[in-house]
Amino acid sequence: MSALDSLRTAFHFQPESNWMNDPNAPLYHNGLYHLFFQYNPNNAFWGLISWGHAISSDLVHWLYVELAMQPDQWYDSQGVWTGSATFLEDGTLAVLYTGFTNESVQVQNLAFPADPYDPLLRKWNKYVGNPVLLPPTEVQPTDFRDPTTAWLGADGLWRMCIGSKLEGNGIAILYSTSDFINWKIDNHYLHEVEGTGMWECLDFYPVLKNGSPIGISTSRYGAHVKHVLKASMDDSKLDFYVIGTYDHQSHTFTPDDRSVDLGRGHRYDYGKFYASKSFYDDKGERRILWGWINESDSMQNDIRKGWASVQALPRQVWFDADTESNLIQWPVEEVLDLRRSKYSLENMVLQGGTVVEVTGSSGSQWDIEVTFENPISIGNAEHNISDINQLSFCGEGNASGKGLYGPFGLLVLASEGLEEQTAIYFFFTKSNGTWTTLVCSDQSRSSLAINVDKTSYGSVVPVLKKEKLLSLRVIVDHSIVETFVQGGRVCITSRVYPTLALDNAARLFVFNNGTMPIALKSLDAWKVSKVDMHAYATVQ
Ligand code: DQQ
Repeated sequence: MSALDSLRTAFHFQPESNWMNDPNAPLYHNGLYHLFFQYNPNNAFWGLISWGHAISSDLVHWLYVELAMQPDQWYDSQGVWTGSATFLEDGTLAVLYTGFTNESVQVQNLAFPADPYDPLLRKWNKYVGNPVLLPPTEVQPTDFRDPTTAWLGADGLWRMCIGSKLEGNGIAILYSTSDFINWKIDNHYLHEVEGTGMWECLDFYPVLKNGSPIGISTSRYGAHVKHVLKASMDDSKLDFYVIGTYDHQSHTFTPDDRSVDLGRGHRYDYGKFYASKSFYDDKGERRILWGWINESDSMQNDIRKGWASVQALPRQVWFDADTESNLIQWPVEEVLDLRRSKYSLENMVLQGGTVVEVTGSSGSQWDIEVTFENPISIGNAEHNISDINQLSFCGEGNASGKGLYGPFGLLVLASEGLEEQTAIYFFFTKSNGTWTTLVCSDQSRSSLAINVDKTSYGSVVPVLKKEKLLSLRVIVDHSIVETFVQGGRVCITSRVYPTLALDNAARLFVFNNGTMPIALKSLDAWKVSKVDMHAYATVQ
């Protein structure tokens, strides 16, 4: 077994081999979750894309079924691209997706399950009248893609939007229909933000204003909801969202705070996370978000491995009524069933310059929850709740830097001698008497390999005055590290490629490089079991 084999994830969704990108049309139907995905069945790099398909009863254990759609028609002969699912009022499941035509035009197509009574939804029929939408004349034919799930208005019309760009501005083109076949462009865009470039993979959905984690279907509206608009920014390959109000009479969307408009403020994840898509799970009464996590390694290594990219763990998503400004994301509860033996630390004071190994922590599959006393709430300084996206502080190598409070946190996928380590840590900065809490994921020492992107990521963490603890949940799976900060208020996902800290040679440490002591309240680290993912045919 080569070191590259050890990088394959054990419990994140990925196909058996080859290239995957965007999650498509995730849905729950007749007792099963379905995940479709952009898939190149022939190579470990992006190319002629089909729709891969997998099914699960719990969002964690997956069976691969045959390709749902392949590029076999003039209107999708260069790729069956991203799309979304909508359940119509009579229960019909309709999928709208982008086809890249034989003449390199992006058009929208419809597809339906060939047998709606097949619980596995294995065969799909493309609608005979495809394409149902051509690009409007004002946009480029290659800037018109990724229809959203549709929502039903009080006027009985279905609406959905498609991402595009006009004169450098990102736009969400709004359409309506009564029959899902004949679509009419609206006289206004759902949203537009200057200078943000092409918007891909739009998502638009309601969340409950009261901060309840209960999710609601895409067609719900009213005074008790806020709406989230997400765009994947083609230029930066980052997923941004904005929260606002959707007026269901005029079908307009108004952001709550234009200073954090789409592309300028909140991101789902401050690391690697793109082309995400949510769906309403009526079994669990929750909204679930899938996101594509690309590799940071070279294409040559992807080809050597024979696979490229994974999906982030599915996350439940809801409105953060405490900050009233952002979303909360948290791994679906089914992930807890994968937890095995537990290793703990509690009530420890980490003096400045301390690195402590969690005894027995060898392995590269972990679900770790750690809390620290918030040093600033003890020192009663003001807390600044802001939203800065890019933080120069989290740049290369700063986990080894020194501040008054921090860096302090975890070293994961660390080799015994710490030659390799990925540091996830808090750090406090003070400006004009106000403290700001930062969280960083420092990949600069994650691997001795060269030709690997080791960019570090970070974000400001909104911490409320009443919050006496700072928390991290860090999920480690061979070559992916997913971090959920302060209960999911901020997320950071990174890909890492250790050469020494592989499998049982990987260790877990807590550390404090700051000057002031930091109180660790608790640490619980569970080993996570491997999930076998099989082709459906092999287990019949
Ligand atoms: N991926 C798809 C497009 C989408 C892009 C093609 C985003 O539909 O815009 O594979 O990653």
